[in-house]
Amino acid sequence: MPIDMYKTQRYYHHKDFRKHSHFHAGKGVATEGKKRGAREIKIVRKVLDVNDAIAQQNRDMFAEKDVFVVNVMSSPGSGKTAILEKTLSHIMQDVRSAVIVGDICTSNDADRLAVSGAPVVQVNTDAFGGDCHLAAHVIKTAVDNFNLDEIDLLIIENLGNLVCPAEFDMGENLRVVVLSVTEGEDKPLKYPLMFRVCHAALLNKIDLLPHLDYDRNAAVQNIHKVNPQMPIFEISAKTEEGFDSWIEWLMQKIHG
Ligand SMILES: Nc1nc2c(ncn2[C@@H]2O[C@H](COP(=O)(O)OP(=O)(O)OP(=O)(O)O)[C@@H](O)[C@H]2O)c(=O)[nH]1
Ligand SMILES: [Mg+2]
Repeated sequence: MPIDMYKTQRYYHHKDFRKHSHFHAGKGVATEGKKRGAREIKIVRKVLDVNDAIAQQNRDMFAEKDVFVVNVMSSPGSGKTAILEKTLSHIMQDVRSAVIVGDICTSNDADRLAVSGAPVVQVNTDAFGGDCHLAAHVIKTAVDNFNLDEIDLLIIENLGNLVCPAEFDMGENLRVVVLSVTEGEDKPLKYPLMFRVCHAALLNKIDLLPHLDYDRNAAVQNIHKVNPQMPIFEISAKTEEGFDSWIEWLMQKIHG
């Protein structure tokens, strides 16, 4: 299937207020009463309000077209693309899938994911300043490349970043965070928003455990400290260990 390279003009981004600081954690940051930084918070809220409005339009469009949308997020290199390559190979026969993948540069991930046969759109954010996350307006435009009547599942692979993507709703039904065992057990505590907003965690690269001093119980406990009910699937995108449970859970979510 062809890969569509998609670039667009910047609509808005936190760089719009970077002269104040690199700050766009609007949700749950209720410090508007403070004198210092009050203007930044007002701008951030406006940016997120605009994003949320477009996300709702996306959500309505996806519901009308009966398309289930999954947003996959993680630090760079946790294995999002590797997991999606294997996931698509499991589900493509039963679920008509398409992918939007975001990176600052390159079409490497789109090239890898297109092998599955799914239509893939690569979003490169370098055209509009190297944004570190996808946002609702980007998805709204990128889906024009698909015929939504022919798609049951849209997977969004977000940019590698454990912070910013968590703040931008895109109208998805499901958010999944990938945490690989090489990143350390404490990441859910250090980056709690991501684990708070996601519906499931994939603990990836467990094939490497024999080579690491990694406490998987501590990792699970830390995730549950932030999000007590969160399902956690321990998987390896290399060996496909744990994939049966992950795929079964995903299919249940897709079919409601
Ligand atoms: N051993 C092992 N390696 C893995 C596994 N999953 C991914 N990798 C490797 O980890 C590296 C990064 O994987 P990617 O799938 O590119 O990670 P990503 O999260 O998509 O990266 P970005 O899109 O750049 O953020 C690659 O070399 C993969 O082969 C796994 O389960 N086990
Ligand atoms: Mg990737």
